[in-house]
Amino acid sequence: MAGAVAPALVRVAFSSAISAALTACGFVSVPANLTDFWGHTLALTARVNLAAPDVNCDGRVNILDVQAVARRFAAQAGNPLYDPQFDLDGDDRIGALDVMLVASRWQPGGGGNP
Ligand SMILES: [Ca+2]
Ligand SMILES: [Ca+2]
Repeated sequence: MAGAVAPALVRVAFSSAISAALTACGFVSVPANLTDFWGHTLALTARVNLAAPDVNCDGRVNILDVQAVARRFAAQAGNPLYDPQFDLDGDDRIGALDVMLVASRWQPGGGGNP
């Protein structure tokens, strides 16, 4: 008889929040603690991309952002064209889903978008 599998994860608690006043563009690291079913705690750091989907960090999501991601299409981690700033789903490659993610947030006609 197979044994029951206990849930591996009970809780992830972040020890600092991302502030709305944070204006940096790019990645920030947020410290956290992961606590398992048995109460064991592991410190970890979550990397959060503040720019996505505004990948060129100009405060708008428009065709320039779509082009910036599409220009790196098929680049993978380790490739000189790869940059995690444009890997919106974080799978270590720039693919169709990344292009679709930024295109879905495009705000045509807003804020002087080209
Ligand atoms: Ca932009
Ligand atoms: Ca990706």
